[in-house]
Amino acid sequence: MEVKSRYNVAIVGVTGAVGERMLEMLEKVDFPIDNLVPLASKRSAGKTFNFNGEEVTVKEAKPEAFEDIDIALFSAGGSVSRQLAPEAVKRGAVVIDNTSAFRMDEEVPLVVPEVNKEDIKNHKGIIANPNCSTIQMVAALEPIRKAYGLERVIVSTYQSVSGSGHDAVEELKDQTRAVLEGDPVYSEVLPVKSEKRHYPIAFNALPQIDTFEDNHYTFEEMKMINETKKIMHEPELKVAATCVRLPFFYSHAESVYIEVGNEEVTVPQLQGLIKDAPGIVLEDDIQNQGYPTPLSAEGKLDIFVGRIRKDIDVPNGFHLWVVADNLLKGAAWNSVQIAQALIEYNSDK
Ligand code: NAP
Ligand code: 3JM
Repeated sequence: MEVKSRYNVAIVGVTGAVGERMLEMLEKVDFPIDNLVPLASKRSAGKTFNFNGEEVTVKEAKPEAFEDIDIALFSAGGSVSRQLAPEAVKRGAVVIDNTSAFRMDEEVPLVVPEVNKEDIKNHKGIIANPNCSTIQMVAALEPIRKAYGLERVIVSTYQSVSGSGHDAVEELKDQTRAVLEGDPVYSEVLPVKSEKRHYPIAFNALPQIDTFEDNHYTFEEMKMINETKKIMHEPELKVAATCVRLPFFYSHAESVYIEVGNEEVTVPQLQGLIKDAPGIVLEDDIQNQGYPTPLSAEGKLDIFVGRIRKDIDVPNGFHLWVVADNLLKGAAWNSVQIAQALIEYNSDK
């Protein structure tokens, strides 16, 4: 990528839940943009919105749209990325991809800046943004891994519906209204664009996010398992995950069990590490009912950690509660942080 004072930036999926937050984050950090190119499907072409005080018009995402683009942020699903990211790279852009399309590709760095920012330097045109649930967990665990080592991670997630996009947010509103009004439609298995067939989400808990794999884990669970090992450069780390969708709108919460590489570690030591880590906020004051919740984390860029406690039976075992806004640190904010690091490294060359 050429060194410039201002860059041409494309956003693919700009009308989506993640794309909208990307615009907010670029404005927030006053990202050095020369030309912003907002892209989505043909359905949205011609829609206008305000960016940095100017009206911009959405265009259809096609290969030609990437001429002269320096940085392309993708969040329009895996098939769009698989089809168009190579076209963007061919035309000289660096792609920061929010989908699972390239994450496990050996040539593609998978980056959470608080953990492995330097991996960005090895990119060959595509840098992947991890899954939302992976990002908040690895960032919270990295200071502990660095200090004491990590032997095992077992996570159960409590994920909001916005992780499935705008349609899923509307679906939860509609179903909630329908249930409260006694509409019988509620008991059906409803088709939704993002997940082909699923049970009702209102007043429910679904132990399935994405499709089932041959090993009986879901793809979302396997993303957490494989991505964690790759980001931390710990291929032998033992990781297991259960991912659950719940009926609230924003932020994901996680109950994380870890075994550290030292039996003498104490809760205050772990609290101290979390407190000092960039981008992580310790909210662990049970005397005053202090712990994070999805509502308290909504709209924030940080990752919040509370309820740190020692396992009753396992001397090197600990439990943590980790919460972050899935659309911000889990997606748009992490991508913009990667873009910032990319231009920082680019100008150092
Ligand atoms: P969403 O609200 O459903 O938005 C989907 C976006 O993709 C819309 O802008 C849509 O444009 C666009 N799109 C759909 N088909 C397209 C096509 N053929 N060509 C160009 N654009 C197309 O979903 P979202 O929550 O923003 O998520 C989008 C994607 O980001 C997900 O599929 C996922 O891969 C990724 N994601 C990543 C994370 C993460 O943690 N890293 C989190 C959430 C999502 P229209 O408005 O024109 O339909
Ligand atoms: C979050 O391609 C698709 O249908 C998108 C599925 C999806 C993903 C994914 O696999 O890219 C929806 C929501 C993610 C993600 O970040 O892993």
